[in-house]
Amino acid sequence: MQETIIRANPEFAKDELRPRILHIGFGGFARAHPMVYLQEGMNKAGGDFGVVAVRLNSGMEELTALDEAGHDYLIAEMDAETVTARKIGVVTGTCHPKRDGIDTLLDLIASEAMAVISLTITEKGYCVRNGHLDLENKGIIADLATPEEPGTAIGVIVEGLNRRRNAGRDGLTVLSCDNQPDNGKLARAAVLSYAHQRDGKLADWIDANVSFPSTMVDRVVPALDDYGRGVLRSLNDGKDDENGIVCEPFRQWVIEDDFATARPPFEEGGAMMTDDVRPFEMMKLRMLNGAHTFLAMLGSLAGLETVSACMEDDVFRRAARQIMMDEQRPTLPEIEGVSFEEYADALIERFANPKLKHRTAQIAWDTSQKLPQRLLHGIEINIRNNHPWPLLALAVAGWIRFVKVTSEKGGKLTDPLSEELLAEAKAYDGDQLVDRILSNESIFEEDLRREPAFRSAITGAYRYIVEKGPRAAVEAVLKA
Ligand code: CS2
Repeated sequence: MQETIIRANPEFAKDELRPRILHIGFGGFARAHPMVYLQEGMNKAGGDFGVVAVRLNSGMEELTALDEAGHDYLIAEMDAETVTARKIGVVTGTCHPKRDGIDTLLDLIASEAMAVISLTITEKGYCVRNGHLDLENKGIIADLATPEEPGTAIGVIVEGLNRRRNAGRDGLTVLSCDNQPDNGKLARAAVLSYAHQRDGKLADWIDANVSFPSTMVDRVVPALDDYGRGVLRSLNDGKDDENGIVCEPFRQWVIEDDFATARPPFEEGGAMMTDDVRPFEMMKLRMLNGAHTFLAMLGSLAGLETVSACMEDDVFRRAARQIMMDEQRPTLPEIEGVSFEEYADALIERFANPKLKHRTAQIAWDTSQKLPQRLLHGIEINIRNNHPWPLLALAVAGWIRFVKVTSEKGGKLTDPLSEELLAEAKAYDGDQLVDRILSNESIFEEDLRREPAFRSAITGAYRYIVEKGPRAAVEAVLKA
């Protein structure tokens, strides 16, 4: 490697940490984002916030490997010039209900020192539909039938809190770190309505004793591939690290300052505490994630495998900036001290990072769950303001095309709605297919479904992609 290598290590005594944070969904993003803030914060300000790393479904082997490695792992923060190899030492234990039994997990939530349950469970992990707990969700139905043996994150949190209340303990903080607007409110709505289904008194206790701050999280952390594994091995004396991860140097975390009990030193680790996360969330979800989803759809249809490859193509690079500044920016409120021009420039530079193999196919996962916050909210505002949105239309139409092409190839989507979407794509074509998909009530809110300007723009964009091909369709709407 030609780059400058910087080493960064924990600077606190690990044996003084206690299990005070339970992190559900300990995948790549968790390892490279909240854990880094915690480590940097404890390096500066001390604290005894040890983390129990939890997975509920896949990932048991990684947790066992983490145990075997003394709970430390390596992350490599990379750009063209520099690699920062950070050894992360905040984890003190792991738990997987299938390996350790569900009671172990629930009792951890009820344990006295526990202060925060943090979450990276992806959009679908909240089991909500149009902002409300989805009572038809299979996991929720199963959990409500046997609430003491929950399988979903929501069921686990509520039963853990139930035990906490029965043990006469204080409340705690549930900290959502997923890419959704008002993620704290969403987590709260899911937890409270599930608790209500069980027992009104339990719901009241949670309401009074548990806080759900919203957060905006940002760091590009691609799924680990062979290239990344090789990088980590070279930084780790030739040894594999099952929990190692490669990511970009940039990181940002804006947290609503609403902690029910002790607050870990995230602020000292670089997080911004605020009363109102919403403007930051909307900016990030629409400009960064919206552009990502656009590139994931049109870029993969055009045969571009990574975000950095898209940035090497002038058409896609200009389109990414145009969707950010011309179509999403006008839908966003001002933020004091933030220049949207500079934000967009920085995003394009981050997207171009040649060391990140961030696959368009990975960003395409779960797109049905991502459309509202990334594309549809901006579209609604543009329609209301009579402001043009040709690239947002291509992004939504590109997704429908992506579903169609996947069905034609006999493939599967990584998406909770895969079956129903592929069935539509198999049975219908062209305008009819667009019409069917845009009628899906769990993705599109009623106002949008009934909006003629929406339907005609997406139908037109879909035809355009089919007739011209994805790249030419994008090029045709670029400004000079
Ligand atoms: C991406 C995000 O996979 C995706 O959907 O858009 O994971 C993105 O990389 C992060 O939100 C960046 O903070």
